Amino acid sequence: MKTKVLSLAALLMFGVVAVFAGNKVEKVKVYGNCEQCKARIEKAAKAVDGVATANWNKETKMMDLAFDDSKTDVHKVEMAIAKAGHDTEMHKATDEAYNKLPGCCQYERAKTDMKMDGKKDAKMDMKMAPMK
Ligand SMILES: [Cu+2]
Repeated sequence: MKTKVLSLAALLMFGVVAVFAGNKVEKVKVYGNCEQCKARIEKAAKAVDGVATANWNKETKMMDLAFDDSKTDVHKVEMAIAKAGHDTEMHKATDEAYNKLPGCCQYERAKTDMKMDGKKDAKMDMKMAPMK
């Protein structure tokens, strides 16, 4: 009887270790508006190999992410989300991906891009940066 209890305890502990082994939990900011965004963001994140859970909160714009860090990392997940049209802190969606979002999902973006003749201003940004 005692051995049974012990082996059960060992089994439980093993299970707990297996769940947490190689797993990392992160909070990442993802820009979006609504439930539809939530579904899109989470789907994009979960499609990345190694992601266990992705849960985005539309009020806080924060996503709880759990993943196997031997398989993937936050950058890969953020890139996948950006590809779906949603900006993250480190990876921005392209205008093209953003413009494909339904109108209700076109979240307010930080106005980083002043447009000149419809061209992106990566070069201009560099020129405007103060010289040190
Ligand atoms: Cu939306």
